[in-house]
Amino acid sequence: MPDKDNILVIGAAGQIGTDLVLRLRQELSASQVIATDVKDLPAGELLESGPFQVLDVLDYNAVAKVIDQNQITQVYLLAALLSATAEQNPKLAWKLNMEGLFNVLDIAREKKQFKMFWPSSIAVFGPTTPSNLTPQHTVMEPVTVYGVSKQAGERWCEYYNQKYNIDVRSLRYPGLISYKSPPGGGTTDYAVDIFHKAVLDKHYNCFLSKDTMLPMMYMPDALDATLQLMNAESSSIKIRSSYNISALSFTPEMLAKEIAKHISDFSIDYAPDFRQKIADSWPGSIDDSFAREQWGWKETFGLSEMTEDMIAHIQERYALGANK
Ligand code: AKB
Repeated sequence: MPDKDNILVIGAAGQIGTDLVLRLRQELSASQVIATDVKDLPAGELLESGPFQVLDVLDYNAVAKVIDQNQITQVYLLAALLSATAEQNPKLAWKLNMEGLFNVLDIAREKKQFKMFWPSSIAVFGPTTPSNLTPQHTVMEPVTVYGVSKQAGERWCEYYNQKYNIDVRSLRYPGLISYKSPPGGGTTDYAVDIFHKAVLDKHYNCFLSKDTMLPMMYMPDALDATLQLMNAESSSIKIRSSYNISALSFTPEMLAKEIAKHISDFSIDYAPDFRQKIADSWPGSIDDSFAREQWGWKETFGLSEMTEDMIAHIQERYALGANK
């Protein structure tokens, strides 16, 4: 085992990957963090800040080779189709989300040299789950292909941990809000898109109804949670399926009111589409006491702090000439 960590991020160009790679490169050295994605990256901070390689997670041999050649000690497997996109192409979503996970779990089993992070989601829950402060262990009957793939993935992660001693760690992310990458096909993405439209057009057409309560988290908190989990002693990680994790819950109307405190002429319309049904099947808030008790999780950003920070960063991006 090498005496320093070498990290591989698969699916680095997505919402989590874009922020995670930059944060890992700040904390370690840039050369220790290899970013990969199925497509070439556009010019920008991610490409310029450290090593990048095109890599398809469905190509077992190619993934195994990158892991070998770079003596990888940690893999973050982020490549996936999110809820809304997955509903448009269920077979592709199942293939990418499941085969990608199996490839990395099987390479971990074969090589025994790295620990891995795999993101799950609140999408593992369904309409029969208690929706207020959803417990860690509860009824799980997801109704989206994305949720089904995440629930199955959780069971496989736990299975590989119990049966083959694979050090796999996972979080059930709520909707994530960030300014570095554009929304990527999720149902909670309205809470990202709304900031761009508020800054550019002072108006947003929301695809969810005004009272749709969903659990959410600002990206800096999501990165803290992820790194805290990955850096925790293996013995303190008692849950090897995936941890409930939460920070805040709000509706589109609550978020719009908060944005209007900064952009006074901001307005919003509601025109729910197929994503409403997906959102209605998910919890409104999450009980994450196991994460808090077992490895010390605690969020920093509330709704007002998150809103203020998002608006400041998005205004700055467009002032600096970012593409609209
Ligand atoms: C989505 O909306 O699909 C994701 C998620 C909650 O996992 N952001």
